[in-house]
Amino acid sequence: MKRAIITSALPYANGEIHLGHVASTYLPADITTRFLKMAGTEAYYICASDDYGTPILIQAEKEKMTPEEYVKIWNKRDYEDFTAFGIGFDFFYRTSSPENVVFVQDTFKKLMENGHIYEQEIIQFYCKFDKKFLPDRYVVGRCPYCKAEEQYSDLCEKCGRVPQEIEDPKCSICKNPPTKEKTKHYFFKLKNFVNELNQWLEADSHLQKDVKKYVQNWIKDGLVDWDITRDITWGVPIPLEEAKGQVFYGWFDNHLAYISSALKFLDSKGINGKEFWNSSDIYHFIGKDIVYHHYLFLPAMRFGIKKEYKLPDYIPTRGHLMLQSKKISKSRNWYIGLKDFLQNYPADYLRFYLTMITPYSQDDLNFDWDEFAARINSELIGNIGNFVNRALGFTKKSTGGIIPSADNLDPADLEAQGKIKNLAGEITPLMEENHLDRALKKILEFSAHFNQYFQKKEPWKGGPGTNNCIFISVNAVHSIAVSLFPFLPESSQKIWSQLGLSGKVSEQKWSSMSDLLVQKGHTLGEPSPLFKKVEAADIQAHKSKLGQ
Ligand code: B3M
Ligand code: ZN
Repeated sequence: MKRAIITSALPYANGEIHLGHVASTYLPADITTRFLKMAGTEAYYICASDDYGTPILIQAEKEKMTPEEYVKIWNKRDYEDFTAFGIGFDFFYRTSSPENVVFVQDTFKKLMENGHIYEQEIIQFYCKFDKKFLPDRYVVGRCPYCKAEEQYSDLCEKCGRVPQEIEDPKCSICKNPPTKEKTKHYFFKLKNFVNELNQWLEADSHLQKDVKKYVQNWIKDGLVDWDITRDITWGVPIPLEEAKGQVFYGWFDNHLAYISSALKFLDSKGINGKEFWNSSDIYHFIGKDIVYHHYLFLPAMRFGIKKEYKLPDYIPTRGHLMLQSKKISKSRNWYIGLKDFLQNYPADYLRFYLTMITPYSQDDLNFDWDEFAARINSELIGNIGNFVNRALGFTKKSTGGIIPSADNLDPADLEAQGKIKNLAGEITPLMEENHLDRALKKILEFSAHFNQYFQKKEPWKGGPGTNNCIFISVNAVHSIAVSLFPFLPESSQKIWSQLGLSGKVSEQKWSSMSDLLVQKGHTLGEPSPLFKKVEAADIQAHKSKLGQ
């Protein structure tokens, strides 16, 4: 049996999940996992909250909580929101788990033994009032490039650059100017891995070509060794006597939680985790803003421990979601929370729309309320919902829901039957190659064909081809239920029940979408409309809420 481990970028445990997070990462990973499972792969979707880092520590301090208490709240809330959206993690853990702490420390020791770590004294901002070093977001000041005020020392949000040294620095806690103090830091020798990284990128693989190209350019421009130390209290402690009070930088430990969480989960199932990992296809789904970390740091660290855990086979990378054509920003309140959205519309509406607009590329996407309404109403409801309801509703009315036999197929029947038989062959390669949007569009084409077929056959007139039309149409509904499952799990299961079939769609074989499995004599369940139209007045209200 084929094996796979699927991960998606770990959400920081410091704020609610919004539409921007799910479009590029969690939804495509979930669809892929559901597909792989149906297609007979032993696949597990593993994720975790990303608990460490200065922003989280600062936020916890502001809210007068310990960081442990603070991340616990978000870990739970994130998991609930994802679940409501139909994201079916097999395991959702946390980077602050005891297993990850040990795993990170062990990895560090191995890297050290293998000669990939060195120490260096550096100068850091220090606050003598708060008595602490001030890395990253602990210092605010003026960006040396664009002169924007109130920017963090590790990133200017105005111009997007990383300041070499921020001007007019202030401690972000007490607003006093910091001093500079010496501290000893550990560095990871990223430069040691130029050859291995280049070979890995040059090899024929499933990695996206355009992403590989610009990572190769970064390597050409020269890699810099990586400071993996932070002088703060919240993080994985550096396991050395002389590094007391120092922790690892969050990007050193977070991606290791892909592995440590998978091991924990597999272990609980009595599976040898390392063996499973190394014989699986490994997928890390990410957004394009963290390409650097996933195409350089992550593989270099796995090379650094001699590939004890294999490198990813796929790093599906997608673009950013914009909202009404403007960049999403939580601080400027320009975003839609996932939980909020799901209070207004079913998860499947959002899964449908986001999949339709999200290609397998780094192009940016745009959430547009009017387009959302138009696509749900005309494509999901007008096409798929309409066909399913028409075919099942008509059968119920005309035969009491009992499937008649088919014989003497005419050319239109034969063509329609051929569409069913070809469906799996058309969609499967697209799913395997990560073109989830194109696969969903194929299902829409399939459904559109059957809407026309049904219309042309005019079964309501009771002519000689009526039984054939019913038999083939109901089987097409079955194909839709199976093929739609990874995308719209809830609706697909509803169709399944309306077909009067037992068990769950998730338990069906992926290829069964191309079998005419609903046989004569079978009795349908109760057909009823699958979807409710999106109302223009509501859309206007959502836009007004954004100030539009
Ligand atoms: N926590 C979130 C981000 O930068 C970050 C991802 C970690 S993946 C190992 O999108
Ligand atoms: Zn201070």
